[in-house]
Amino acid sequence: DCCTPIKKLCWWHGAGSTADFQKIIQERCDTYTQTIRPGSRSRNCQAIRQAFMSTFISKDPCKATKEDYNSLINLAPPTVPCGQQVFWSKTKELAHEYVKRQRLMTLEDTLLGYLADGLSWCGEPGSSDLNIWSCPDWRKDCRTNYLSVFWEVLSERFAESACSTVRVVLNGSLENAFDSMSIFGRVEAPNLRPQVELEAWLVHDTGKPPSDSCSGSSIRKLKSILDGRNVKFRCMDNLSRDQFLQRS
Ligand code: C8R
Repeated sequence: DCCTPIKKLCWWHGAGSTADFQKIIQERCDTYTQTIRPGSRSRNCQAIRQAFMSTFISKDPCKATKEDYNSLINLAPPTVPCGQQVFWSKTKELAHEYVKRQRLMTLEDTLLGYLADGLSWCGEPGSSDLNIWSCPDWRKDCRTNYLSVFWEVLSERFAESACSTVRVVLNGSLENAFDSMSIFGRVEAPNLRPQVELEAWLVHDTGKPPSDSCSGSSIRKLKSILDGRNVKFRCMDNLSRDQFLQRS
């Protein structure tokens, strides 16, 4: 039983809530709205922090629903200007390096993505505190945990808002650069709108041969998902990390 009470708290298999979660959310929100995107319409960080807390506090940490996050996401929808959107899968650090050098944006460059990046959070029924000891793990405890559902809904909204040409940075050092079980594969690719054009970049570790290419079976699978939605597709492969960052 994954819910043996220890100190009256359930013991899950994932990391507990990040220490000072509320303080970090408030501070990141202030930094984002005042320094990173001061041009964006003024947002009430206290209201955003409170809306974030009320999505999961006092609730069963395995019963998160998309609806729990609607009001929070509506306060700060994850939209970016047309043609500047970048998705990634198993290439987080590289994708962030890439967008820094261009006028492009990942989900972590939107307010909610920036607030939540790298944090962990969950509550428990009958308590107004965060569980700092443990939170449910996607594989070992439950898929409908608050962290997983957050990234799924936010990513879904991010993909739905895509327009014109968007890019995805994929890991060409993996045997399957496209993973249909990843958030990019399950949530983002299937939610792109018709007429959007997706450019995939397969980037492998510098100094090693690539392990997957645009003609491999994983990319063919991605292409078939996009064909079904009338999304145009272009694919570039055989780029080392250095070549990719220099050319871009
Ligand atoms: N996206 C998903 N997950 C994100 C994330 C994000 O922006 N930011 C963080 N920190 N995470 P992966 P993927 C966390 O397997 O599944 C969006 C979550 O805990 O390498 O294909 C983004 O727009 C999540 O479980 O990638 C991007 O395009 C892992 O990191 C895809 O979805 C996901 O790591 C990436 O999701």
